[in-house]
Amino acid sequence: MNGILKTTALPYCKGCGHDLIAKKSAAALEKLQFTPLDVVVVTDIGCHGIIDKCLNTHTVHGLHGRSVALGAGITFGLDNPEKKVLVFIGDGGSTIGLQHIMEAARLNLNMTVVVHNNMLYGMTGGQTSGLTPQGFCTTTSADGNPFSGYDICELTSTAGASYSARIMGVGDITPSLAEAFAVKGFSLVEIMEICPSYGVKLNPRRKLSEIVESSGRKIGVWRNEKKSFIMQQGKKKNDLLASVEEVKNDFPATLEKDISLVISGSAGEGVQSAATLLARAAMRSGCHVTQKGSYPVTVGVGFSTAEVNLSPAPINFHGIDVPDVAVVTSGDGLTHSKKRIEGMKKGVLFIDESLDTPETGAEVVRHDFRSVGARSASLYALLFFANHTGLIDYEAIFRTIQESGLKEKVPVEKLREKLLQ
Ligand SMILES: Cc1ncc(C[n+]2csc(CCOP(=O)(O)OP(=O)(O)O)c2C)c(N)n1
Ligand code: SF4
Repeated sequence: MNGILKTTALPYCKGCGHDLIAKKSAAALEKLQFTPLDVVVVTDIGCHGIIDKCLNTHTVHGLHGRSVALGAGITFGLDNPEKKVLVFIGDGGSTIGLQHIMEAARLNLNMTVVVHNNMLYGMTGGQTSGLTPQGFCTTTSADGNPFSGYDICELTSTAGASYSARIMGVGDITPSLAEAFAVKGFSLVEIMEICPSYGVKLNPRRKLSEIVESSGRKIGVWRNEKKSFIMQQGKKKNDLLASVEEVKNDFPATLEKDISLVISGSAGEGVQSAATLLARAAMRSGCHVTQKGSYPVTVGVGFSTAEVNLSPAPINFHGIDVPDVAVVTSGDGLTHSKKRIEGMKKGVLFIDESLDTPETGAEVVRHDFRSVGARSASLYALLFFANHTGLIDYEAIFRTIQESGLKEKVPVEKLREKLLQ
């Protein structure tokens, strides 16, 4: 499917209101003619958040209650009213991150927050949240919630949101969602629903409409005539990309298909910079490239792993689960990447000959990468990979070293000699 949703088989319990919200949100976005890549959906922890893998849009999954803070950051960074930042959050997350919601409403940021208010914490077994109505039974308020919940629509409207609405999560809610999504400024839709797995069981014979009505919460829309923050006060920042030097495409294209590569070694041994040199060399050979680094917070010890995707076409997803190529230059690196290497059913593993070869379905190439010195082992291993596979011209890596100011730090002649032995 090329629409907003990848599938209509969503991962919720039967009858969960989240299913309706996801499907109708997709329909509302499509009605407003947003394409998947125009949309950033930010979710957080909770049942509502497991939607990410079903979406063709950009997705960001944050800590519980933090999706609005993340959405706010994305809104500031994007500064583009043609794109849609859509935040999904539960009533639990809204409680935990209430201040984030209030700030985004106060600044009237150009984004929409969809509050999935099933009146309890669904994913953890049905506990009371700050939005649970008085009298509603949950696993932590067996006799009914003794407190009245926050009225999130009143709160956000008072804070300054352009638009707040409370709707019932039944029937075709597409028009209500589209109305909220079309707002320029902050909009919030609180959708009242009931969780079949906990809410229905703990509140037998109670109907959703009666629960909402008796809670004193109004179904309706709250509006403020106000411009969004971006349009009113946002100052055009210098484009961060303006100072980024463009990589020239001065080597012939050699790569015909996508390659995912993981290189693992030890902190302080130049793993990340070797991966960057490979990435830049690939770019000058016409490739699209992503690079991601992982290392412990104590950056000077332990493993250092870089993930590099190389492709002749634009790359929309930079994650790597099982790589096509693994390169391991030290024991730390092997410990960190062992599971992934064991999961390789094909591809190639380049591993330093001082290390034990793990069980793997990949072709194994053992070589003495560390013979050039620990600090150059990763770079040598990537040059070796380029030479061995022919996927990237190793001369592009040497040229990149030469032009990167690393010439003094890298034993270029020694590397070339070893490579051509
Ligand atoms: C800061 C924090 N507190 C608590 C948790 C544990 N936790 C995980 S899911 C969840 C419940 C989520 O409820 P809600 O946000 O209402 O979403 P729902 O599951 O109902 O869609 C909780 C409390 C957590 N992950 N992070
Ligand atoms: S536990 Fe409740 S909120 Fe979570 S998916 Fe099931 S019905 Fe929905």
